[in-house]
Amino acid sequence: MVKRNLRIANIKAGYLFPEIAKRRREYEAAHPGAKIISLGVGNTTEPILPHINAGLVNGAKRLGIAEGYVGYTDEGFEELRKRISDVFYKGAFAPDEVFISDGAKCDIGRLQLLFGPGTKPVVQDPSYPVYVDGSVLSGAAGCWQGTGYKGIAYLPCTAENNYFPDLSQLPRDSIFYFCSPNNPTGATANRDQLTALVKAATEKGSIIIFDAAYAEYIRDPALPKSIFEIDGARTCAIEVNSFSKPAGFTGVRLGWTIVPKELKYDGGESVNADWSRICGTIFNGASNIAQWGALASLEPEGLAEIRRLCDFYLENAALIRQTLQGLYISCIGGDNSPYIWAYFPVRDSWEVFAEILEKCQVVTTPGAGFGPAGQSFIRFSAFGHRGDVEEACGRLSKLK
Ligand code: PL4
Repeated sequence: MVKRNLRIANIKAGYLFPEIAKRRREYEAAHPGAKIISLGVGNTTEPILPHINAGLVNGAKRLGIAEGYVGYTDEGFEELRKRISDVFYKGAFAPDEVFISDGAKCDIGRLQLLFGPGTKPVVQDPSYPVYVDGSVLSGAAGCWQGTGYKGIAYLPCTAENNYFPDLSQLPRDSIFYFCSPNNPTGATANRDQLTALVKAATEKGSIIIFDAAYAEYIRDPALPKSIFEIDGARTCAIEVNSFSKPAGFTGVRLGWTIVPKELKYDGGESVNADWSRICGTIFNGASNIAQWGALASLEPEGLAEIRRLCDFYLENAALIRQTLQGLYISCIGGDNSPYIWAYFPVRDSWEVFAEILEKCQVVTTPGAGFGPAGQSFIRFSAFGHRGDVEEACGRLSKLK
């Protein structure tokens, strides 16, 4: 008989989001006819706006004519790689430092192949579960040990430290998954904090994997949208990003990863060259239709649509946040991010999740699913139709 991969045995049963979907189905089965509203998973709900959608449609049409047809695109259209560099990084990266992907999550999984056994994964606690679960699957972390996985360093991000970790605790020679604007807390690191992060990573010989999937939700012009706005980041950071949340491409699937040529391993070898090798070997490029859509999104009309779509979800976020504050529930986020992180002192997150589902028929995400420091918190997602969000906010008053 074939043996099971023990790394899968090491991972806790049930990835967070399917687990929430399962509990929702169980509730629906027990309460037929209940009109449940989801403020749970961060899944976009609004149609793709016209200019960007025309890019997708025209892309599909091009594939039907001889002059327009394109097959494999490997690391992505050169034009798109250049446009991403120009629009988001002031042209600071050459096209061969910009790798087009089928989404940030997929690249976060594949990036773990870059690093040797024994390289310590570090996460903000709480964090997007893929960093931790992916580390277990890749063998960089071991089995579950009560409050966390063996081998992972969890750096708490709590109200006490203003949701920014104590960088003196960053282990040497580690891989630090850092997300800003943060999922789930919604906290967005400022320039001084990111400068300290780059300094700490450089001093400790560590690499930052900076997840900027929500960068287009930043409205405060003083807050950096990229780790590469910080001097010194090119020698210690990789950035993953995505068209999912700014352009509504959650189902279209397109993202990118920046791997600067200056980034080196301890032996001086190029991380960029290895990433190119990995992508060439186990990834066959993103959809070319999606790439034409992305090109349209980076034209002036497309960028205006990105702004409009993010503004819409930020208005939802403001409604949710005001509602929670009106109920005297302490919360952060929702200003430069689509997530609101609400505190229910002393309570168990899954219990609060069940209570909100029972009393309000609103699905949320229990903070404990994002790590030990998420216990007693609930994440509210601002992705939803306006009418549903307003209805959910009305129902939340039952939590009084
Ligand atoms: C549910 C910090 C959502 N099934 O769409 P991608 O792959 O380009 O980006 C995914 C992603 C990357 N980085 C961060 C994210 O928060 C997300 C999406 N997270 C959420 O509710 O936390 C969707 C989750 C999806 C999943 O598992 O990713």
